[in-house]
Amino acid sequence: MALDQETFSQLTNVIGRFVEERLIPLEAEVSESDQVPAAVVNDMRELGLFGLSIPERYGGLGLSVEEEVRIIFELGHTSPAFRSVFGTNTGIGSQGIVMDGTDEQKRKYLPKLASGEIIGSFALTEPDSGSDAASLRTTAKIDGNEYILNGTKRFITNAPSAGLFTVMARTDPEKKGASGISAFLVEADSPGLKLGPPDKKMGQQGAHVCDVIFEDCRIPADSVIGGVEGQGFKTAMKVLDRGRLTISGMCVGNAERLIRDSLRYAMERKQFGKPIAEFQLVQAMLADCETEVYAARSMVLDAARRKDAGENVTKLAAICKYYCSEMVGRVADRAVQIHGGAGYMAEYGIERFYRDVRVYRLYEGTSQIQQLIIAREMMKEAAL
Ligand code: COS
Repeated sequence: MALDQETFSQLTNVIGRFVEERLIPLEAEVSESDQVPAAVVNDMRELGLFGLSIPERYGGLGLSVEEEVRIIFELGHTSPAFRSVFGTNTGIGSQGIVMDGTDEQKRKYLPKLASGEIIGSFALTEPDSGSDAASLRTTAKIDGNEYILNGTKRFITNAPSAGLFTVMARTDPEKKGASGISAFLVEADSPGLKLGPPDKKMGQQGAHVCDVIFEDCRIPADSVIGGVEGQGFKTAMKVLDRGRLTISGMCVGNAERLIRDSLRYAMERKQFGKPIAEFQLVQAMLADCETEVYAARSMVLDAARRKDAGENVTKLAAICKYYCSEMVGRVADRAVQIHGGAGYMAEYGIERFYRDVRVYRLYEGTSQIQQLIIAREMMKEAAL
C-alpha cells in the first residue's frame, strides 16, 4: 500500500460520498446532454482524481494498483462516463510516460496530467488495425530534428478534449511487425494533427471518442517515449496490461451497482401478493450475480496485489478483463430481467447501464484477444 490505512480509507469514503451524492443524481442528465458538467470536472480535479496513479513527485496521489482498483470499485457505482473524464489521465494516457518515459518527459507532462490541466489520450487503434495491433500503418519519418507523422487513429477515447496523445507509429518501414513501432508524445496543437467528428456510440454518453488524423504532422525528435525507437509496441502492451486491471475494476463496480438496484427493486416490487425477491427464480438470478461479482472482485484484488509486488501479470490481467467484462454483461442482462418491463425503460437507468457495459468486452482487447493471451501465456509457462 502506498498510503497508510487511515488516509486511504478516508480517501475511499470521500470518493464514495462524491459518487453517491454528486454523480449518481446527474446520471440521466449526463446521458441526455452527452456532457459531464464543467463544475463536476472541477470537483474531480480538486479531489485529485486525475492523478490517482501518477507518482507523488509529479503531483499525483501515487496510489498502488491495489489502491487504485479499490477506488475504481467505488467509481464504478455510477455511470462509467464519469470515470472516463479522468480515466485516460490515470491510465492509458499517462502510463506510457510513467513506465518508459525519460525524466524530462515525466517532468514536462506528468504534473499537468495529474492536475487535470491537460487530458491524456492513447492512440493505438487504426481503421485497419484493431486486435492485430502490431500491423498498424501510421508512419513516423525522421526529418532533421523532427519526425513527420502520417496516418489515422480510430475510436480514440477522450481525443476531442485531449492535450497530449501517446501515439504508436512505425519508425522502421522495413520491419512489418512489433519491432518497427515506436511510441510518441504528440501535443494536440502540433501542426498537421486533426480530429474527426465525435463518434456516435451505443452507450457511455458523456464520454467522447473520435478519429485522430496525422497529415504531415511535425513533432520534435525528442518526442519518442524513452528516447528509444522500436520499443513502442512493448510500451503499449505494458500500458494495456495495467489498463485491463482497471477496466476489470470498473466492471466489478458497475456490477455491484446493478446488483444493489436489482435487489432493492426485487424487495419492493410485488407480484402475486408478495415481493418478487421471495420467488426462487428471481433469487437464483440475484444469487448468480452476487456469486460472480465476489469472484470477480477477489481476482482483481489478487492480480493488483501481484502487480504491486512486481510480478508479471500479463496473463492475470487478461483473465481479469475477460472474466469481469463477461460477468458484468451477464449481471446487466439479469438486472434488466429482474426489473421486467421497467428494465427496458430509460427512466429506471438499467437499460443505460446495459448499453454502457457492453464496450468492456471490446476495448483494450476483445474477449477473444484475452483468451488468446491467456492461452499463449499458459503455453509459455509450460515450456519453461
Ligand atoms: N508486456 C511486455 N511486452 C509484451 C507484452 C506485454 N504484455 N505483450 C507482448 N510483448 C512483447 C513480446 O514479448 C514481443 O517482444 P519480442 O519480439 O522482443 O519477443 C513483442 O511485444 C511482440 O509481441 P507478440 O509477438 O506477442 O505480438 P502479436 O502481434 O502476436 O500480438 C496481441 C499480441 C494479440 C496480444 C496484441 O496485438 C494485442 O494485445 N492486441 C489487442 C490490442 C488492443 O487491446 N487494442 C485495444 C485498443 S487500445 S484501447
